[in-house]
Amino acid sequence: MKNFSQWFHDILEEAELMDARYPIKGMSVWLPRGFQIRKYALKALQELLDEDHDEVLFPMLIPESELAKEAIHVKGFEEEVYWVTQGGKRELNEQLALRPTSETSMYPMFSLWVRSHMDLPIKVYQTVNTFRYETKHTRPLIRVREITTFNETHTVHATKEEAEEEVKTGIEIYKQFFDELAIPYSICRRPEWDKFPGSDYTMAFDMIMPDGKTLQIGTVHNLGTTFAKTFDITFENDEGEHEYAYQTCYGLSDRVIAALIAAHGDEKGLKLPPVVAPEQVVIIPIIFKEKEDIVLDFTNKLEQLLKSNGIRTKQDKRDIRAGKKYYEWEQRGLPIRIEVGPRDIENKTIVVNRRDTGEKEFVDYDETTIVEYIKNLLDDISENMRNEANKFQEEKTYPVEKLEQVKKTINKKGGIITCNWCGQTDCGKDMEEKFDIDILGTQDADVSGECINCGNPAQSKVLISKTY
Ligand code: P5A
Ligand code: ZN
Repeated sequence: MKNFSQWFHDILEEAELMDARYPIKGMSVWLPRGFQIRKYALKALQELLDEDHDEVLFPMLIPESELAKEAIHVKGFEEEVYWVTQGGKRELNEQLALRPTSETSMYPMFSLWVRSHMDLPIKVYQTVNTFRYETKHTRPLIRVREITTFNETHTVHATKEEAEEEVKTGIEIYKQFFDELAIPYSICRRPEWDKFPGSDYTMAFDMIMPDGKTLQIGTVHNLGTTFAKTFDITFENDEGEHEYAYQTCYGLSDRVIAALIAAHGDEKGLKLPPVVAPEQVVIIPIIFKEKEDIVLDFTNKLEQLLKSNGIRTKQDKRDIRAGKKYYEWEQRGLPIRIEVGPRDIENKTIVVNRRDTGEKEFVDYDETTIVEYIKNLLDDISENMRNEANKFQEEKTYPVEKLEQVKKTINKKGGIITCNWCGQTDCGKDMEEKFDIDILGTQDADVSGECINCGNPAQSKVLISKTY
């Protein structure tokens, strides 16, 4: 892929995912095909969250007085908040923020809900739109001003240990989710200067995009008791004393869909993992004049058979060249294409093409085994796509030992560099400036030796890249 930016821009239109021509910067329209992919991705995520979390829905507007309460948090977002100041022609008594995220919407309510330790834990999530007046270059799905798919989980606990445990749960859920979607990632702890405003610490997932820059695709935050103190979320413990609750929150956005598109797409277009493909199989009847009935009889039956077994199947009977159909469905990224012509029916075979490898197979047709065959093939495709994507992320992660290699490696190869680091803010910021790179964060590892930059004893491994 020569120019990823251009490719990404074009694919949204060509694969009919989004229309970016909406007349507000940073806001786009989900088209039916894009919306379906979004729907299946959310379904997979919600299944994981639903095991131990409840879905809720909070209002989109936040009173200024609540948003302003948590000083560090509001400072982090003040440049990005959209304000509602009028109702009709009347000025509002208090201006209302369009949520940039929902801590300050939810936590005043949590304060009312939590009385005793019996009310804990609270574990809720919602999927909503949020608004951030981003000043960096906006890009559909990647950096938007209306995040249309903001899935945020918020939890409240009686103990620090439990909150710590929930951070691990959040990470585990996102790992499973990304694995299911065949999206590769590296996990690290963001440096102090890049953590979520108001949090104790932030764990982040980053994916290496085809152009070598990384995209933050999800974050899990340990909020400690900072917000509980601000919003007075307290509970009475067994001794009758009031204690502040411990909180976590974690979130994903439209970026997941961007990651999905970027991780697998190629020159032919989109390549969708079966879990999110609007159609998993497309059947193309090859119709010649006299044999039309025979072919359609066969393909109609096949379509019904696959559909009734839960395989999302579409038959493309349009009266256009078969070649044009192949081209279109490849561009749209469907995992499997089946072609059936009169000759195939005589030979009792069908032609099965997989989008991931481009391989074509003549399969003996047997009504009693074809469903099983297709299901296995879909599993195979999922696994292959996951392996390919993970391989890319691994191959583009470079351990580096000498300072002069940092900039050289990133400029030449992109991706993520790992090296030893002292963990000091001054040193980290110095490196960011000197090399025009970003410190993604640290991974605990047994390190010995010196910081690559300042020579002080190394504390951990650090991940470095250019970021979106
Ligand atoms: C966690 C959920 C939060 O807002 N509050 C509730 C916490 N964290 S976050 O890191 O600020 O955002 C969560 C994820 O949202 C994505 N994201 C964006 N996606 C598209 N456009 C944007 N402008 C944008 N801003 C953030 C990131 O993937 C981030 O990890
Ligand atoms: Zn250092």
